[in-house]
Amino acid sequence: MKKKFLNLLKQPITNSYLSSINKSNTKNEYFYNLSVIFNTQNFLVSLSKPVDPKKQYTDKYAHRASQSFTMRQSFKSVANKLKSRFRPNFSMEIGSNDGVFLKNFKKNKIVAVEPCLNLAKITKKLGYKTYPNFWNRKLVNKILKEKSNFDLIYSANTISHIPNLKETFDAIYKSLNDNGVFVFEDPYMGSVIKMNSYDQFYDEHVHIFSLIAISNILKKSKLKVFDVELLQTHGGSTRFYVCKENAKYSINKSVKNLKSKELKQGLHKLSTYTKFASRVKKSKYELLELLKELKKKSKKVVSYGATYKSATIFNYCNIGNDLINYVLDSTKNKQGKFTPGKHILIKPSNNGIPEDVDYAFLGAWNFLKEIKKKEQKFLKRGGKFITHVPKIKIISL
Ligand code: DWN
Repeated sequence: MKKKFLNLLKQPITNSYLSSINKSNTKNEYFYNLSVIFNTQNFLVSLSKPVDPKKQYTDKYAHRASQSFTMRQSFKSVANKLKSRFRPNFSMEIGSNDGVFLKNFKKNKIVAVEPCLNLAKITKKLGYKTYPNFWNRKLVNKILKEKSNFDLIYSANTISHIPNLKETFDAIYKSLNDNGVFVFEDPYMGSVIKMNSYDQFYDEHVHIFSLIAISNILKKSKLKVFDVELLQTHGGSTRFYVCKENAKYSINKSVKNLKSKELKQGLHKLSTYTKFASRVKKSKYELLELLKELKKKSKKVVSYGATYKSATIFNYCNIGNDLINYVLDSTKNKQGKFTPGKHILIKPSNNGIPEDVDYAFLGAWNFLKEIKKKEQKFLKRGGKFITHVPKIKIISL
């Protein structure tokens, strides 16, 4: 049975950064109701009504995975780790974005799948065979006609974006060699509960995975998890190592350990999610109280990182220009545009937080360490960060 436990109200498509604010732009902005459900049978947490992927993954896709030092390092290190552990002869990446993972492989040793045409162009230009398509049964048939089966398939922050998991994993099964390995990483439900990071729910995050849920789903496609890692990236992610049921890999201790941790955390119980939903309401109330108080004191507050996640916060809490002056971001193609739904101007963050800013709300809270390092000047002159994870608090030097 599917049980609705969280209602994050009317939300825009997070990738829809507006280039100007005028009547026709705002009139055409697409909104949908964002609510989240728990499947009591397989324990999967998903959005109740996913948005049409064709509206989301367009030729104007804004996010660049290579924007942060943290992620460049993380992709380099996972690429090296996978190459030395599995010695793949032929690999594939699903959702290759701007090629930050791909670049660590020789051009004839890997192919890419990327439905956003502006991104697919980047990796094509770099010399990598790139399929500018959505990952599905039809594409797999095409790839297998042209190429061979794969020893390694990697995917970061993509599988959780696909509504139809059965088709997705059946297609993975079909494309793997008998002892091939599928490694994928996505935000982790255990971390969302622990960090109260409700902003991980937005149109693109159709599912947030736990090990217990993913194991149940993979079984239906004759696949199994044989190893799992908890990662710091994106505020807490899981990296699942998957193979065919009859492949040579034996199941690592990590799988049993994480399963029992999840049962202790209650990721299989509806009550865990309803309690989480109450904490989300409290977080909204406290954030609004704080921002209103700062406004009363005439403090200048901006937001740091025009993240997709922060679209959920601003729209759910009804935070606009009245409470946040502008948003800073280092991504060139977001700069000069306006945030989805609440239409707050995005300015470049490249020269650091301007002198007259008192507080910066952390839209990119998942990069706190990197941002703190960059913004020492801001902190030293008394500037403060605001975060909502795991609860509303102010961070100073
Ligand atoms: O899954 C997804 C994740 C991986 O990326 C997507 N569906 C979309 C996107 O979500 P996000 O926007 O929440 O991701 P990030 O990686 O948390 O975004 C960080 C943003 O902050 C980027 O726009 C870059 C910006 N930034 C900055 O301006 N200065 C980041 C750092 C570290 C900085 O120092």
